[in-house]
Amino acid sequence: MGNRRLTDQQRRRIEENAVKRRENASAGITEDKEGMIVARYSKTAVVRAGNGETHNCHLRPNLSHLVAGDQVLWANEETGAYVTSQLERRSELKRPDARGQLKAVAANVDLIAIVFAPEPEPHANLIDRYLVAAHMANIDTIIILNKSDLLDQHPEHDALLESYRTIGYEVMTSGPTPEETQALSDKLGTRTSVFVGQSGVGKSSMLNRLLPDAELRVGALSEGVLKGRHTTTTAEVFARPNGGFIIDSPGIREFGLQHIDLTLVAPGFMEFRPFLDQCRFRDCSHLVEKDCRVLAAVESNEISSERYESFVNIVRDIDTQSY
Ligand SMILES: Nc1nc2c(ncn2[C@@H]2O[C@H](COP(=O)(O)OP(=O)(O)OP(=O)(O)O)[C@@H](O)[C@H]2O)c(=O)[nH]1
Ligand SMILES: [Mg+2]
Ligand SMILES: [Zn+2]
Repeated sequence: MGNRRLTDQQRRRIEENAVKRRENASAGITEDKEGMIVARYSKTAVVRAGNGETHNCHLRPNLSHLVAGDQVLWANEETGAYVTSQLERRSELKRPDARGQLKAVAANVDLIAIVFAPEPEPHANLIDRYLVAAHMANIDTIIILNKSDLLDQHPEHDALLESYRTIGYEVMTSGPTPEETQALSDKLGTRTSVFVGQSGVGKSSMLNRLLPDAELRVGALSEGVLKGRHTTTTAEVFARPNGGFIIDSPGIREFGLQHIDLTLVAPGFMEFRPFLDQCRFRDCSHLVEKDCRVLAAVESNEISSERYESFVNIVRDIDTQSY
C-alpha cells in the first residue's frame, strides 16, 4: 500500500491544493474555527474567537436562529467573515416572541439569574414563569433582588425573596455597594449566566458593576420604563476576566408560557414536586379534583396560597390560549 506510486493526476491535485492553501493564507482566508456568538443582529453576528478576539461575521441564511451563547464554526472567506455552521447546544432558554413563536433567547447557559427590584413594581408571577421555563430547560436558577438600597421603603420585596429562600430556591440581594458586587461575582463564579427580568430592574447596571469596562447603556426609569422603551435591545455576552461569561438580555413585559405542555407547569414549582405522585388521579390537574394532594397541601399551608394562585394563573393562561 504505502509504496504505491502516485499517478500524475494525484500529484497534480496535491500541488494544486498546496497552491490554493498558500493563496488563501495570503488573502486572509482561513479554515473553519470554533467561536461563540456574542451578539446576534438580523443578518450578522459578533463572534468571539478562541483567543478572545471578536469578529463581525455574516450569517449563512440557514443560520437565522442563532442566539447569544451559541457555539459556531466561522471562517474568513473572500467576501468577508462568515458563520458557517452551528454546533450543538448544551442548553437553551426559550421564550415566545411578539408573534407568539417560541424562540431561543440564549444558548449554552448554566445559570438563569432572575432579576427583580422594588422599582419597577414586579409583575405578578413573572418570577414563577421564569422558574417553570428554567426547570423545563434544565438550567439552574438564582433569584436576585436588585436595588437593595430601596428596600427600606419596600420591605415587602425582601419578604418575597425570603419566601423563595424558604421553599428552597437560591436567592440573593444585589445593590450598589462594592461588597454586594463582590458577593454577586463570587456567586456567579465561572459559570455562563444570563440576566433576565423586567425592563428597568438593573440587569445592565449589575453587569457594569461587575465589569466596569463593559460600559453598557442603562436607562433612566422615568423615560425607559414608563414609555415602555427598553434600553437593552439585543442579548450580549460578556467574558469575565477570571473565566465564565454573563449574558445581558433585553427586559420583557410579560412571559407567556402558552406553548408548553400543561403537565410541565406543576413540576416547575419546586415545593409541589413531593406531592405530585400522591394525587388520586394520575392525570390530576391540581385544580378541582377530589383527593388532590396539591390542593390538600395548600389547605394545610405546606404550599403557600400565593404560589398556588400563581400556578393556577399560568395554567389558565395556557388553557385559554389553546382554544
Ligand atoms: N437605586 C438603585 N437604582 C439602580 C440600581 N441598579 C440599577 N439602577 C437604576 O435602574 C435603572 C434601570 O437600569 P438598567 O440597568 O438600564 O435596567 P435593565 O434591567 O438593564 O433594563 P432593560 O435593558 O430595559 O431591560 C437605571 O436608572 C439605573 O441607574 C441599584 O442597585 N439601586
Ligand atoms: Mg439593560
Ligand atoms: Zn392533584
